[in-house]
Amino acid sequence: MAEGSIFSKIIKREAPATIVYEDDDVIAFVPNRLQAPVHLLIVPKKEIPTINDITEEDAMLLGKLFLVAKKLAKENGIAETGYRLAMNINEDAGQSVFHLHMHLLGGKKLGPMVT
Ligand code: IU
Repeated sequence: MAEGSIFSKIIKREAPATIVYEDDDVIAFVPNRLQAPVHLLIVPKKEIPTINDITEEDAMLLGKLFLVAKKLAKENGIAETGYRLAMNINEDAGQSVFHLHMHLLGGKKLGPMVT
């Protein structure tokens, strides 16, 4: 289901996005709709639809997402003030793009997690 998602197009430079980080396995970019003053999406290049689809062999890749998140939080000056890392999984969580991604949100006092 992640095949041909908008994120795969961004990875292949077939769709525009402001890319703030990239390596062989991970890309990070500014989403088209900001939900906080600092809002970035950290995305594995591998096409995994949701956390329900990960396997043991993805363990290192998932760890890399957190390392990139940490680096970007620091670069954006929110490491100490605070930030949130979030993943929406399937319909009840409001997942809209079925290519695994981690939201990095910060730059203001964030509201409660649930709602
Ligand atoms: P969600 O967790 O699946 O709801 O998050 C999808 C994210 O993808 C959200 O931040 C959107 O703003 C973002 N996005 C995007 O950056 N470009 C697009 O063309 C589409 C969604 I569709």
